[in-house]
Amino acid sequence: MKIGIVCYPTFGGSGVLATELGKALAQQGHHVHFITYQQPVRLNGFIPNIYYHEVQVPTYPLFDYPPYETALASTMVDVIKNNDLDLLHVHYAIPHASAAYMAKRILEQEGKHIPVITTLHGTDITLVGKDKTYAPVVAFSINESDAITAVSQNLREETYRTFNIKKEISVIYNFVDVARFSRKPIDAFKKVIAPNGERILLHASNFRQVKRVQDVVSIFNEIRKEIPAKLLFVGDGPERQMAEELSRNLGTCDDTRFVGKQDQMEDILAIADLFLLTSEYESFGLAALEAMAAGVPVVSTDAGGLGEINIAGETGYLSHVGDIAQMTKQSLAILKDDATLAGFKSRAAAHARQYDIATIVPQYEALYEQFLTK
Ligand code: GMT
Repeated sequence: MKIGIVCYPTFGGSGVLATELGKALAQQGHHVHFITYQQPVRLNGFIPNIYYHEVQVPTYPLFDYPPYETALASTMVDVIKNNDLDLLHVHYAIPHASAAYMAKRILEQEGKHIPVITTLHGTDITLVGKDKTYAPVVAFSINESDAITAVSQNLREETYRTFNIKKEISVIYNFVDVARFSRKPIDAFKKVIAPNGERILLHASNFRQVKRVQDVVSIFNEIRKEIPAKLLFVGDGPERQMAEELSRNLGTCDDTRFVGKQDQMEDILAIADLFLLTSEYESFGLAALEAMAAGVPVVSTDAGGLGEINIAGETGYLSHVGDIAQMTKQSLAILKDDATLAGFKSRAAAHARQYDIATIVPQYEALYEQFLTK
């Protein structure tokens, strides 16, 4: 198949998922064309069958806001026509689904039919999408997609609750390359972070408000009162400075490292003992799944779809949003002794295997096939 993939190229979960999907499809022999405004972060190295088309948005003194969606739709038309693509798979509804609708209509007039598959990822529905500035366009373009998928049951239900969607939304869960995340810890790295064998806690995100990173700092502050521990923050974003300030005020700064955006998550996760995800909402929590695949238990909130992947008492624990005391208690229960921690680690790794790339990617291929026969 010749597949066009449209996504955000940044460190966000939807872009990561879309890029890993494209790479996996290319490995299966499909030709995959990425259409984005920048090279996706996980699209590194040369991969045969992968093509990258950059969306150029010319500026003009008249434009306070360069019309990205128009440039994207025009690039879609160009790439689909010149490479004779079979379908377009867009990740994150805004503005990808509406640009795809426009491209589809333009191509129809030229006698080319292009099926559009839209995968909903989370904030495109629950936060940004439902803002009334965008909502009518989001609902319309989702309804106009040939197929709609959501990354969790929770997101599927949220979408039906939020918009008047007349079509079936199927759930295809996010995936992880288990083999890639099953790394042995690099001892020298572990020694640098935790020289005295302290437990290593980890949080990775884009530091948006929805992640409640201040809760991570507060939980760590409480844990440190009970056991020797270190905290690693991976990623960057608007709330990072606030998290740093709170660490300084609470006096946890010396035991906390902000390591910024990182490509090699598997090496970092390999040295971690616990992943903290304190989000107000998470449609799925791909970062938590990657942690589990690396054998790292997860203490998370019970928001959104997190309960679908984090199994209480098995892979970690869940609690209500903002319940610092409960999350501290749960973390300490996991970290209390080596045997308990080892149990959680191996159950987390075993659970993640259900979401292995080899299981989930064929579900997308099967969905694509339905449109090729029409
Ligand atoms: O979490 C973010 O802010 C990034 C966002 C994105 O679209 O890149 O992540 C969403 O999609 C991920 C991949 O499907 C999910 O794992 C995240 O749970 C989801 N984030 C939210 O729902 C807040």
